[in-house]
Amino acid sequence: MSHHAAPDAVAAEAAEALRARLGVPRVDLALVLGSGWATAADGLGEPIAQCPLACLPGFTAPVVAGHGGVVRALRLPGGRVAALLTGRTHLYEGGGADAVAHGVRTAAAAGATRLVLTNGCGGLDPAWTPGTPVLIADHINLTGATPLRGAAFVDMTDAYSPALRALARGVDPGLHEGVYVQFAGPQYETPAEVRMAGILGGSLVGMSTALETIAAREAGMEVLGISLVTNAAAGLSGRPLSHADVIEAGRAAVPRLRALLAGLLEVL
Ligand code: 8IG
Repeated sequence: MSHHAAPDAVAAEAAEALRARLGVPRVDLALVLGSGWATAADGLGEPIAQCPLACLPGFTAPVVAGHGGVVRALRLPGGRVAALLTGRTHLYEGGGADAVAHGVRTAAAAGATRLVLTNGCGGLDPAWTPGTPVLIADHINLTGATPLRGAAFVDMTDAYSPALRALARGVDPGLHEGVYVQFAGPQYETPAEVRMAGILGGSLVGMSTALETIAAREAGMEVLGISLVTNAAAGLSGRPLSHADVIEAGRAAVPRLRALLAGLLEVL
């Protein structure tokens, strides 16, 4: 982040700018849409307004094609407001864990008490073919980084809310659950690293979400994490990983993801 102010102060500024630019008094629910998810959210809900994330203090323009970089406000049943963030900042962009956590902290400062974090990731379970959404039950943070500073002993028990996972299964009863292992990236894992993740108890491998969840729990938000398995993790399919396959799996999953997101907007 280019700012040298305290992260929470920059997030408060960004939240004020977000409320002003989108013309909403407050945000109730925030969703971060990762690889494969943004298209699924197109046309959902009753749009109020949107603006580029780069217009808000502390955000930088996203680097990966297919990661949008826009925040859109939707009116929910009952008059509540959801903020959809398409695109996120990754640790591998080099801005540090504060840059990664800025979107989550901004949503919290704007009033959001519930956060849906989505991502595209690799799957370790062969039953999870590309295009399968999986609820995150827990995570393992292998990045060596944290968005917290000082003696911030944030409890990570039930970091991924059991109550919100139950609501998600109410929307899509076929959802399985997995343990998300965050690597720093940007290279994908070696097959040995994937085996290690499995031995450690992981079943999903990716480059986001865990650090955001830590920041969200510090901010007191309830978190629902959903991974879209866009590829078998390295070494499991007999083929190399390709970004093109990832994009294609995301495209194929759009109908199921759209139904899932539409249902979540009604129950969250
Ligand atoms: I999409 O297989 C996507 N993102 N670390 N490994 C990691 N990140 C990913 C993967 C994957 N697929």
